[in-house]
Amino acid sequence: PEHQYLDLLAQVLDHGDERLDRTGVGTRSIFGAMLRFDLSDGSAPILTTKRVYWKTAVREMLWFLTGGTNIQPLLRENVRIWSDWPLAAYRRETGEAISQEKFEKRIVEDDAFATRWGELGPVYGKQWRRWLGADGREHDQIGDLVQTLRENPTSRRMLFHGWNVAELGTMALPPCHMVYQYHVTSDGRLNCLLFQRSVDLLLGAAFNFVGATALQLMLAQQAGLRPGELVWVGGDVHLYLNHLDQAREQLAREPGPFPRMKLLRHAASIDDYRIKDFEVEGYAPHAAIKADVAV
Ligand code: THF
Repeated sequence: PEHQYLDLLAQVLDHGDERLDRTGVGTRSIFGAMLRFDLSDGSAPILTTKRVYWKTAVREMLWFLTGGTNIQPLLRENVRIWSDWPLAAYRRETGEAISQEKFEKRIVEDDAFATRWGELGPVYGKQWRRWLGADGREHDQIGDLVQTLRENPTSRRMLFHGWNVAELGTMALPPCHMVYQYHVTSDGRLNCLLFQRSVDLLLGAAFNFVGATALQLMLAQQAGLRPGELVWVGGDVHLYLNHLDQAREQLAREPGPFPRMKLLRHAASIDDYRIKDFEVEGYAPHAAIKADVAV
């Protein structure tokens, strides 16, 4: 199963079109790709050819579900993957050459500072839980989805969307994993199709697979279904030019079997999951691979 990902990685590395991108780092990219992961036997697409910090990815997903858009709760759980964007804004606007460590410490300890500088704007959590309609009413796309999964599982409208056109301008970053559509089979399996418009194939993708899987397990449990397939579709699938050596290193490694992810408890609602409810068994990855994230 991991071979699908590795084949895509090799294709982008060998045949990707090289361009300068928004971040100034430069990428090799291909346009349009699909990966299919079968979750029905309990397995989860947590890559084995490098260590993936799956708890960080699940914590990020749980944070999205809270509707939050401030990095303070993430940092309080030592999740640092969203710090770069507020940090860059702080340095740009104050001219202060603060270290990442010091910046994160202030966000954690100083609520007023966090309110002023830890905010990402109306990103994922806001759009998923509190999409603001023209009439001033907020829409809970996740709550509505759970209800439809329970009451009308043959619906072809079971999806939620992050691309709120009117609010793109005030987001620290427009959503990358953008649309999640769900589908229920006649034998009670929940499938997900995730469309991701922009894919950092070395760093981000591994996290996005885990987040989507965790969400699929939670939604399935809430709707009394079993997990089915995760179909992942990428738009601009790219490798940053400072990730090429890491990609070669990863491709030289032999993948093992995917581990299993399960929920240890039946949560009362989609808002009631905690990190300790998730267990991963049989994860024996190769060593972590260090890479800098492009901001
Ligand atoms: N921007 C870019 N350029 N790439 C992304 O993957 C990305 N995201 C989120 C928003 N913008 C993005 C941020 N997600 C890591 C992982 C996910 C991120 C950002 C960074 C990362 O550095 N992972 C390391 C270390 C993990 C850790 O320290 O816990 C890794 O080795 O996996 C994609 O949604």
